Amino acid sequence: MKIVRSEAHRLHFPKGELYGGVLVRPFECPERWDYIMQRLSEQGLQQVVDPPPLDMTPVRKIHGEDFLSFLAEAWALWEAENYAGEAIPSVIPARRMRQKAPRHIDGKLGFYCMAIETAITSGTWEAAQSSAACALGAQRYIAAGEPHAFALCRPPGHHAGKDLYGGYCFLNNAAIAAQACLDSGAARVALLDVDFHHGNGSQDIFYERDDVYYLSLHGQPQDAFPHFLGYADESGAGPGEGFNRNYPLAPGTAYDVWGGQALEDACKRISRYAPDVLVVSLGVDTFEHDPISFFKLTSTDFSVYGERLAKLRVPTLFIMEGGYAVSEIGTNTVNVLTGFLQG
Ligand code: Q9C
Ligand code: ZN
Repeated sequence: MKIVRSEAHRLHFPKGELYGGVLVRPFECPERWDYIMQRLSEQGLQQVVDPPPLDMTPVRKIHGEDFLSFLAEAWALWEAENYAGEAIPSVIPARRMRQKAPRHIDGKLGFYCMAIETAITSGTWEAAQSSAACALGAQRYIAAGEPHAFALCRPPGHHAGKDLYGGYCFLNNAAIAAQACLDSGAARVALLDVDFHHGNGSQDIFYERDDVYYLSLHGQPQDAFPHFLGYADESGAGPGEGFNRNYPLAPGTAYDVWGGQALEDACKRISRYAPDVLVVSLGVDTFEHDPISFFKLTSTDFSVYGERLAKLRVPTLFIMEGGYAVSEIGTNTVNVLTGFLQG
């Protein structure tokens, strides 16, 4: 299995994440990448390559031009204010306020942000671009006929919408890769999101489209981030009606329900859709010991569902998303991949 990864991820490492009212060391940290790389190597997955330069064509089909300009200039605008800390919004365009991007960076941050734990720093934009480049680099192997590939993306992507960042995400790597699949000849793409969190960005991007079928298993919005999307009655709209499927699950959910019921149902729907490519938003924050999540998957369960995904017999592109039990993130992520290779 080809593994596409970039050292440039290290350029994004904020000092602070607003959590419980204090700035803590971010859960989404560079060592996550190191642990995954180490485990890949231990398990003999050693076809590691750098991504090609980022092709902005699929990126522009997923994100708005104004949003991309904002990401590119946000840090410079923030620095120009001589603020002491990292770029975090302080005001948001709440209900009944005008939805217009202002000139001032304080206003722009609030306008484009969906969750304020995510700070922007000097290297954020470059790291976000390298992460999308990894997704597109891995997609090229699928387009060239390989049966699987893994993009070790960092920062993650599935909370990033057309014109929204947050939830540790800036560019929606999985959505960009799905778009590239279509652009390179696929007619139908299934995007299966197994991260603990609902991929609000991915759902929103494809909600009115029938060429990407988004399915997500996640903590129910009543109890889990991002709280404002991911209910079971969100089934798509217009031409996309029937091409969005959510499996919101309760606190304490273990593999019997997560894998035995929800994933099984999702796999049956994917089979019926008969996609040309399966993109997997692979977050391992479903793990029983994840510090910010509430599912109860064991390390073995990750192997079991990797094997189940292989049984779909569809070219499969794995895109790294979340997972914050850092010392076990390598084992859990690589278990999915080795399970898949054995399936
Ligand atoms: N009390 C990803 O997994 N904070 N993003 C949640 C819970 C934000 C997760 C706080 C979590 C973002 C890609
Ligand atoms: Zn997550």
